[in-house]
Amino acid sequence: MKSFLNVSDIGDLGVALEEARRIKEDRFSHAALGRNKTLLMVFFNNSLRTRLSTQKAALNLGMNVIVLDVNAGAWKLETERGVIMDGDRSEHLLEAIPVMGSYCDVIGIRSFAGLTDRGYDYAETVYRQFVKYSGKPVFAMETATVHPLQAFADLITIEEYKEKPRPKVVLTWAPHPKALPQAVPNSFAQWMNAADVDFVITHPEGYELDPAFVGDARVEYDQRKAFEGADFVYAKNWSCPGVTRPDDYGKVLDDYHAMMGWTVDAEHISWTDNARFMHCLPVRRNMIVTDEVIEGPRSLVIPEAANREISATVVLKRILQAQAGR
Ligand code: AN0
Ligand code: CP
Repeated sequence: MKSFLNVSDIGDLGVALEEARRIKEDRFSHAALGRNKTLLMVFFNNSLRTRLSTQKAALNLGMNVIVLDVNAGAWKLETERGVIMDGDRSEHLLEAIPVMGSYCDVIGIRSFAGLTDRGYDYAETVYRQFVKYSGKPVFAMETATVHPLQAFADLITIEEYKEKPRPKVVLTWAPHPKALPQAVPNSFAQWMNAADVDFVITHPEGYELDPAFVGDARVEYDQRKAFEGADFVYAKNWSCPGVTRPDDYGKVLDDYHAMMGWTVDAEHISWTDNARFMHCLPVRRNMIVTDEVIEGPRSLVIPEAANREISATVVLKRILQAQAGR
């Protein structure tokens, strides 16, 4: 594996889930694989889980780790080619990337969508430049349009907690005061479509996700109908993806006060089949989900976050094995 962006990069999901199960039983089972190999994690945006879980995964595999917070101490980076660099950006990504690549064996990138230029974001411009110019395998730690380490951890969690062979999984939009990327719902949809689950997406009109990620999933605008019989409710806010409303790409469409009926509370859960609650975190309580539901016995947010270490260990293991020609 030289790049990890989409579900197709991991191959057969059954095999990947079995590998995850074995890693969880003994997370140090490949502790010699990463000896004298260095992971560089590059953050253009904040992180708690990704930062810690990916670093822990690398340590599980015996790797060394370097972390670069681009906005805390590095030179400000220009990302677009052809500009006259007379502003506050001292260095271009086109030099910075091969330099970074020269100090490490594997690179993880966190680079959120700018949410202003849909074409730039959906082309995965920053990530693809790392793939092209670093000379090293690259994986997404949430890029402009995807967050595959999260979706893989979510799938592992569903596999662990499902009580029927083919559970109903509902991805629901929920209100938030600020514009957020579509990466988490995009990847969740892509991975759920590839998994053996009954998958439904619900959101207010205008928040239609990109068809490349929605695939054959059922979209139900009535949140109550979508929740009926659900075994897992996965809540997330996202800004306008610009599919049905191109001019509103990256915007919050309505004042959140008017959208609080979408907040997942105990009544919402009463419409389901005693559903488990999921969210990738960080979550704004009593916007996305009430205290009662997130603290309740059916909430999976903590085991879900813990599984980020497992998904990252599997992905780094695959990258190292490919590098070693195994
Ligand atoms: C980010 C997002 O919604 O994409 C990261 C989630 C893992 N969330 C925030 O910026 C609050
Ligand atoms: N879920 C997730 O990726 O969290 P962080 O943004 O804290 O890394």
